[in-house]
Amino acid sequence: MMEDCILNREVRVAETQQTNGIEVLETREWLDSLDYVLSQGGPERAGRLLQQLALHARRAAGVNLPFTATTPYQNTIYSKAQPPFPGSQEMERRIKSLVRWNAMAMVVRANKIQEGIGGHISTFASAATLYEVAFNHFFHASTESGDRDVVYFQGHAAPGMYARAYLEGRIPKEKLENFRRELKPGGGLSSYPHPWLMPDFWEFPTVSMGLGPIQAIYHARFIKYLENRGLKTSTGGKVWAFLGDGEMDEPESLGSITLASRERLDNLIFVVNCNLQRLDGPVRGNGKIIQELEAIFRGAGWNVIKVIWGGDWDELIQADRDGLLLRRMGEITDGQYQKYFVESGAYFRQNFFGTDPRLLKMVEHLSDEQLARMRLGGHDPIKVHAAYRAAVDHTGSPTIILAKTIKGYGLGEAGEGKNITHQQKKLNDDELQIFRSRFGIPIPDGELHNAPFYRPSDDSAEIKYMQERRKQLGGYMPVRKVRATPLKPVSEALFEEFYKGTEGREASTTMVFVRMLSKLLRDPEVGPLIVPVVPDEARTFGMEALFRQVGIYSSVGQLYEPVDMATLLYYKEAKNGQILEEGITEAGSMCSFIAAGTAYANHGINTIPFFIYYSMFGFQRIGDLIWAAADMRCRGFLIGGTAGRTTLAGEGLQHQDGHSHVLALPVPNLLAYDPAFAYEIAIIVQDGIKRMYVDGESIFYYLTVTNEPLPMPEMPDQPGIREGILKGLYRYRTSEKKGAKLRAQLLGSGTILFEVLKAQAILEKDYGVAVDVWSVTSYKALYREANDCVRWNMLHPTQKPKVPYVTQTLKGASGPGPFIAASDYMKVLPESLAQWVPGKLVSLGTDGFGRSENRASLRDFFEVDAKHIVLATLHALAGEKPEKKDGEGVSAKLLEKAIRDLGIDPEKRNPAIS
Ligand SMILES: Cc1ncc(C[n+]2csc(CCOP(=O)(O)OP(=O)(O)O)c2C)c(N)n1
Ligand SMILES: [Mg+2]
Repeated sequence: MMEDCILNREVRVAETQQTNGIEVLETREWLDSLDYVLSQGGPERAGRLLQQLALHARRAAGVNLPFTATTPYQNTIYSKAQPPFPGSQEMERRIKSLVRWNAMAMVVRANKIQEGIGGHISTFASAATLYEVAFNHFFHASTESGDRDVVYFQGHAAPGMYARAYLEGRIPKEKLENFRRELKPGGGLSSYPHPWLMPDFWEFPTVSMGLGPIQAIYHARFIKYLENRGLKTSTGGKVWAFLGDGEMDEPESLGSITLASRERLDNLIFVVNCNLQRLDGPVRGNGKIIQELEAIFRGAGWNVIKVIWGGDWDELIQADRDGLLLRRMGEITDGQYQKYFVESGAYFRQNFFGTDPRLLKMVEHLSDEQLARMRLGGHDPIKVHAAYRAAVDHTGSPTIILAKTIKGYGLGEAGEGKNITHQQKKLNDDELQIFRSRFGIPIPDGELHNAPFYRPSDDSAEIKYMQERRKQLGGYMPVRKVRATPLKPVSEALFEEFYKGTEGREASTTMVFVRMLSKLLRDPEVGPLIVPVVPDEARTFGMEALFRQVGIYSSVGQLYEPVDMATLLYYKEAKNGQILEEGITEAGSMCSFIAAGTAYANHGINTIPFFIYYSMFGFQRIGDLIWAAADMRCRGFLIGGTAGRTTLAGEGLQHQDGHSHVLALPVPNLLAYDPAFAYEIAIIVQDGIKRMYVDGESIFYYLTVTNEPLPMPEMPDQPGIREGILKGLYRYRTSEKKGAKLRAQLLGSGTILFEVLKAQAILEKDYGVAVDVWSVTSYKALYREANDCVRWNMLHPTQKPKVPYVTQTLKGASGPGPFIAASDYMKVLPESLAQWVPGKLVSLGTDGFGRSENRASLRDFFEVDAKHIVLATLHALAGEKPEKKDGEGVSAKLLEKAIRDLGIDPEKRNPAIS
């Protein structure tokens, strides 16, 4: 209907510009006819007729109507089509005022007590109506079928959510006092939504802008995936994402919106709070953010609902028969609209309406004061309610609501609409008084100075009303809880073949992993819960057999005959397909990983994601999403494939990863492993599933796997090997060389362990050095544990000091001698352990830019191949045992000869800076 009226008006606007009398007459006739069709056949009939007219004009004479992705600058929902408001507007206004006050007081008080502690008043102030209407009428904590809505709250609006929870009696006043003071006795409230810090309250960390919207999209899609695969039976829940208009600048905010429309995610609703401002100033001072977003989202196939003007404008808009007002509304830029927010009614009249006497006439019955108070759509509960109702009822595509608001609404001189408002954290006594009076909070002047919190008694009408509303909607929100029950451990038998090795056959650790995944997928218990996620890299990792085995998820099945249908491993898409083939988006894939890895809490389903990707495009590309996953207590396995700077041959600088294990260090609850052998992977994955899904630990895993085919050995039969693999270090081979005068300990990880084994042979055979070889599966685990011991010792000086695992284990070396550690990652990894290694530590690693070459040349270049390990060992021995008169020890001469014999060019470039 709206579209029809818009067209009608647009034509009338055009009509005012016509000079030719016949044209005017002709246009009138057409418009009258259209009005007749509208009155007789209704808006849909009129719409069809207009489409037919356009088609006819194109066919008959090639008339192409100009394309426009936007509609005029007015509300999408026609005022007469608004549903009645289902609650008490007055009561809800009073409740909203209480929430507003406490949200503001929380920030003001926190900054009075602790200068500079920060917080945001203006964001929630502008969004209060958007939230309150949803809390009172839309957010379902549980639906009829037992499903629920999930809500991504805008991070900076957190004070509003705390204030509401306080009024609901869920957060005590003492905690509000400790907003942003989480270490205070009794605890406090985290600045923004952080499930790690408030695991019973927040579900989604949204404050790193752009991560909320992209996650919401993939979450909504994952819900459909769960339903299509029969893992989730409850239905009807919506995913709501509350976003800032400035936040929409982030590439992540817009980057996946076509997935949402392609997948017809009508369970997804974006609400963008268009307060026209970001942190520094206007979002689009010289344009209109609402129009820009409308065009983008309409173009992408979303249902767009604009909520621009409040009810105060309805009458004027209806009286705008010739479309003058509409045209004027469309002319003004956001920067100028923002100016109206801070200016007087007289300025508004003169600047906005004053351009045309007919416009001035339209508002002559309104005083300047009334004009200044004309409400915007996002502050009008009836408009907001109508938009939400339409969004919830809409089917077939996702919806975005673009609601126009004023940043810092209610702050008046203290910041309303001003460029500084985002940073406003303090209100003086006068400003507090004005805010108090504007929202009718019963706090006397004398008590205002400290901005006290205010909560009416439990039996007050306001509290009773809000409690009743939440009861009707199934409970409080936000609430985070673990809804799944623990899994049973995966059968040991599933992993046994990997303990045996490959009996001399060559296999890469990627192949090993894929075989393990394929076995896990076949397991009757755990199989259906596995969620393989790939960003268009399955063939790279040899995973194509899984296409056929479990199918690729597609919400519509397979509507075409795949070109490789006749082959065994054809590209099979299916409605109940299990693989999430995300295409070339590591960010999107990571969001699917997160949705699957948090379903144990969000949906009570223990899905176990395995995200298999090019390790180079993980931490350094989507590190912030990995950080968010950690915050969310996400479970699952990140599998960095084609890893290792020198193990990935040919690909060069932008592909060769020699630092993801360094980038994995900062993530507190992430366990990172660089395994060398099949049995190590088996032990790690088996234990990981147990720790995450049986024991319920809030951890997740990063494993690098490589594509170098190598013979996988059998797991040595030695006590404690399992524990060693998991703790990060065990002795793989003990020297059988008896009576050697020189001894050394070699540490290797990943594929470089094979170079270490070659070096051991050379050292023993050619240089008479007895060498033990150790497999280091996780430098991160060793570093953490050692740190923990040191810290404990410092804090408990009178107790028996703890000895770090790495020290204890390496002390068991078969003799003294230096420790030489080599890996395909940066030298800093082994070096991080230097102080706990019982001897001199020399680290070899792959610092520097990669380049296209074969493995042997790369390892020579980066100095991590067997010959460089040999040289580093001899050099370390020379330092420890310089040659004595009796000829024992290692001389400089010997080193020089070794360099020659090993074929090392002493003048070669330093790879770290080449
Ligand atoms: C990735 C990222 N970059 C920068 C920031 C810092 N920041 C916090 S709020 C803000 C402005 C937000 O503007 P908008 O999205 O319009 O939200 P509003 O407060 O206006 O509702 C910025 C830049 C952030 N939180 N995340
Ligand atoms: Mg904004």
